[in-house]
Amino acid sequence: MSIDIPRLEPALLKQLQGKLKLPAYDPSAVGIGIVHIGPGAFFRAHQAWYTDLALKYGGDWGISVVSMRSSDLAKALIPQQGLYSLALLDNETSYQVVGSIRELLVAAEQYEQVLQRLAAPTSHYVTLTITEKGYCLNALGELDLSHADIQHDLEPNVKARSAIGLLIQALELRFAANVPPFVVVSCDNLTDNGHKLKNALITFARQKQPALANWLEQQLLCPCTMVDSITPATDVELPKQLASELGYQDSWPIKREKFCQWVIEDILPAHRPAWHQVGVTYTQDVKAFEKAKLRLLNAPHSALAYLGTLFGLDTVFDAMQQSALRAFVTQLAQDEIIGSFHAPAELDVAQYSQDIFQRFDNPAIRHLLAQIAWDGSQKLPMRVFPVILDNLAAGRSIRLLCLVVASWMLFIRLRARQQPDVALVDPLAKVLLDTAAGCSGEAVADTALFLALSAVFPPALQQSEQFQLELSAAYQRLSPVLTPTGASSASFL
Ligand code: CS2
Repeated sequence: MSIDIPRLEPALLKQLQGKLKLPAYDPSAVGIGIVHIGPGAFFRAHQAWYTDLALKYGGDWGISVVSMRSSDLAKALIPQQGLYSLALLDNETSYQVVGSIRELLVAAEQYEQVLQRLAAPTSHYVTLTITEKGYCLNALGELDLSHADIQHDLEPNVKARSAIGLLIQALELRFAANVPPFVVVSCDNLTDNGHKLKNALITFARQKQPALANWLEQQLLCPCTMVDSITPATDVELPKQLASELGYQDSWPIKREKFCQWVIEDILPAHRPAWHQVGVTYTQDVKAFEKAKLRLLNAPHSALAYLGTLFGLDTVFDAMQQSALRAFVTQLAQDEIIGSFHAPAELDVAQYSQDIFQRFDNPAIRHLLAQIAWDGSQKLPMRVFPVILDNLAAGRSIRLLCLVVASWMLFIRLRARQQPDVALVDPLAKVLLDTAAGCSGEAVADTALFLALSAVFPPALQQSEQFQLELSAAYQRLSPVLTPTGASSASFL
């Protein structure tokens, strides 16, 4: 990129006035009140954006972002003093500068500084986007005490590797100094995310110091949340577009769809960012919103990711243009998902589902199926298995849901074949590839091999005869996709 083009930084904001939306406050004058762990694209597109808007209404709610290991983001944004651009992809793309990130730390390199930041009485909130696997839970949704990172973090005087271990060390410092705990807000796609997080923290604390665990039981607030905005990974085109359209360099801009939603359980203390002024919804019943979103957005997303990949497609948009796949996810939502949960009173679920499919149909968004296919062993237990369990209990059909699970199993076998050309991205990659290596193509035997994975399937599914039968039937039906001629046709659906 030409060096004539100025870099995004506070001194440039004046020159950019009138060209794009800028922070409505002076970012350098804002103190830090929030620590965020796991600053991926979604955090920058979502929570950092809401907080940026809320800062217009005042308060020291700047964000200190903490990466556990990677220093890439710090390297990109420190020279820009935390500023970055967000592109909103709609019929026309609009841009804005987000100023809420006020500090960037890397735990692996600045451990003490991170702990001090978390322990500071001025750090009132900790938000998390550490993905499903970051919580180190077992198939029952409880902290997995045998997890290597958790075992490591339970040793005395270590630099924590897990976010759970890090948070407990910081909470220990606050407990010792008589500073109330910060509120911890999970912003990941986990069912009942706040409760699972609080339980995981207390379970960890109990292993270390029962008094700390009791204090957390009484004082720690972990609201459940529902977060939603489709955020494809940044590609090389976006910085070029900014340079040519707006005339500045940004080392790491972010893009997302225009739609954005954040629903938070209404248990936050009064001292909070003005999130309610900028579109955040507070409700007692987050569970209903969470279920609606996980089941009607994330489950069809995973269905498209695995089936679409098996049929040789690249993006959600491409998959939606295939009539068989579009018909499949539509029917999946209508017949097996919509009736599986109690919708929030204010939500027209059929319309909600249609609107989601319309969002999938956005030609401006190149959302890679490979990105959604990551970490299937962690995602299916949150977005698909609970629907199957509810349907089994109520005697509703699970036929299409089983096709989704079978497509994941066949996707693993496909990746096993392609190794090492296309890696399988999943914390259980090794065990999944070993399972695939043991598959013969015979549906009942292969299904049994996968179902034996206790880290993935909860006991209630492992023990359900109906699930075993329907899953192997679905697997049988989809299996031709792995044959040389099968991959081009979605006719097995
Ligand atoms: C997706 C989600 O990658 C995935 O698994 O299903 O990231 C999805 O795009 C977001 O939850 C939308 O809010």
